[in-house]
Amino acid sequence: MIDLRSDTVTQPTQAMRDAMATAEVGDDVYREDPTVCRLEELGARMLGKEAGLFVVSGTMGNQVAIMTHAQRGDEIITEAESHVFYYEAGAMAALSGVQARQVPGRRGIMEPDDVKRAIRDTGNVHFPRTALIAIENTHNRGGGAVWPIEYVREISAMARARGIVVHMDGARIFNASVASGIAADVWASYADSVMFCLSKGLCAPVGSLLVGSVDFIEQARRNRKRMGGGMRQAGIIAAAGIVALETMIDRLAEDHANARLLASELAAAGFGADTASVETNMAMVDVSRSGMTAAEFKAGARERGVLCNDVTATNIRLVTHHDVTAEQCHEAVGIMASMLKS
Ligand code: TLP
Repeated sequence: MIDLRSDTVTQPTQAMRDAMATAEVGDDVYREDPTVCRLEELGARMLGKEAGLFVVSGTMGNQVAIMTHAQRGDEIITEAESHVFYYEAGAMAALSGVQARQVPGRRGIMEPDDVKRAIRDTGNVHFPRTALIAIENTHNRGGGAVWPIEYVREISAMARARGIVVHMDGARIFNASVASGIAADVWASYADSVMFCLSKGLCAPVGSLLVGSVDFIEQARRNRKRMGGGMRQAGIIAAAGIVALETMIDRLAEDHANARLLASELAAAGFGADTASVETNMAMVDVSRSGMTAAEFKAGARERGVLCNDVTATNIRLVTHHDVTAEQCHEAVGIMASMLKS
């Protein structure tokens, strides 16, 4: 099987397995796990923040952030297809009692003027309080799009002027950083908190980090506990996260090159794919020419040895990662092209 469903499917590397086997551990709820502490310090330093918190998943990191920044009844401005709104099982409503103000974006990128219009007037008693603006970088349903840094800067300045917090869902912040040449701590400087994943393109088996100020992380630690996310000898998995941050970032460029390769070869084969829109490790491909819906195409591709996800009625998502080579990408294109002809 050539697995292009997600970068979440990546296996831990041998270096990670070795680090896990020998990790020094303790009870992290007592803050006694030296490996977790090391990972949290490393992650915070790399993002230019004071403190970090190791969480089970990206979803937990985003939702702990929302719970910590917002009060019940508050409103969160978020792009209409953002992960926090679209893919987290209604968690912001269910767990934090907040509502999403959805701003439609282009490939997940919100126009600063649209965000400005969505901010509530604090003087009007009918309105909820706008507590937070969420920015997803890179944007998943936007096809791995990287935000223009000027937009992030503008939204951040607008938010700060009004006492609104900015949270960055940076599940793939290092993909954004490698693609743009803008360091992760520069992206992070425009946000009050950032969540980023160790378990996607960086290949760690489990875990994400939430970073921000010391005060924020102290409160977030309590909310993580509230959600059942207080782990014990978590250094076993944190050890892999350290290897991920220390050794797996630069190679993301290979994944980006493979995603471009997929898009250009699929376009040449007659699919609706656009190389110019491939900025990182994802290619969104319109499979209408096959005469199948995206769900049918996905099922047919699986039978032929290629795994992908359908993201709309017409589009599939292909995600490149450490465990697929350029040769396998060529092979996958051949298999998918054969589905156009048959
Ligand atoms: N994304 C997954 C699925 O949940 C869709 C994927 O396969 O891409 N933020 C962003 C931008 C994400 O893409 C994801 C995962 C998360 C948060 C959540 O991370 P996890 O899966 O660790 O909860």
